Amino acid sequence: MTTGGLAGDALAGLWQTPPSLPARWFYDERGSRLFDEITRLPEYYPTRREAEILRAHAAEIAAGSGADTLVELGAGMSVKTRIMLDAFVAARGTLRFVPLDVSEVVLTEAAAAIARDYPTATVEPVVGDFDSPLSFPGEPGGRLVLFLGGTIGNFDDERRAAFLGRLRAGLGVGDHLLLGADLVKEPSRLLAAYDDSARVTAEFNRNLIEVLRATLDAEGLYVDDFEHVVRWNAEQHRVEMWLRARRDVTARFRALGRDWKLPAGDGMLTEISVKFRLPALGAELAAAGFAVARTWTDPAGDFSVTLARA
Ligand code: AVJ
Repeated sequence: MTTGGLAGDALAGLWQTPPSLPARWFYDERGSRLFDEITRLPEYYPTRREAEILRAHAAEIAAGSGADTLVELGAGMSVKTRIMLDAFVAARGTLRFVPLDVSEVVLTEAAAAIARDYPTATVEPVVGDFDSPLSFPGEPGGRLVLFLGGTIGNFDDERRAAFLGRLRAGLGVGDHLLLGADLVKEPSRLLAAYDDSARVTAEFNRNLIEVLRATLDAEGLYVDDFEHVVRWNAEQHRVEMWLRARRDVTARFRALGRDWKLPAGDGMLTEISVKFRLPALGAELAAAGFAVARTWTDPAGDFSVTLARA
């Protein structure tokens, strides 16, 4: 994580009403470990559902995309990455794998692990973030970009349109996108997935306070002063995670030279996780210049994976 980035996001977000921060700051070392735990929680269905879909259709995706270059937005260390890599190796014996991530350390580790386990693959890591122009190695028409896990749900409507447009601009005609997106369902199941009984998601959320405190040298900022709150925003069909002040918080961010106040009972918006309906998602992809080739869901209809052509 770069301090400069968090400082800028904190200045832009914490003094707004309501205060908010982009979700990427959850993922320091402890946050990444907690997220890994989240993916195995009984209530958190997206990871398992998506893996199920990919296992069932990876061969078809490898064939349908005709790609020889697999780009993954995110480090590419997950089980799901390996399901896709296995399918590509089975289909064509070899491939180019391009993990794209903000963290050079994470990328180097991921690249080494993939190179070790897939000796016929050429690994070309790219350092980058989703907010900047995107460009990829490989030949136009031969690339398949994986954007999995439902991370597209972290973007609000405006940022999602901008991101999809940027992605399309970085691709050539005939390249493909494989997009994992969580679907609208009963609020009770959505809320449980973000408010698990083991309180792992609560710790994941509250860890953001520790990230802020440590990175921006904050005085008077204590994890225990914040409570994990989850709400289903029906109008915007998204789960929201908040941190609510249990008492009046007055903190001094030494790294910013600024004081910050949050009155007892007020909240800070720490994450949105938009849930989709397939027709609307197809329309968004079309508006960005992608044509949906196929969409799969798991048998329960919880999660979706869409293959779209640039
Ligand atoms: C990694 C953004 C897909 O929104 O479900 C999980 C993050 N936050 N539990 C999601 C998350 C709380 C996750 N994404």
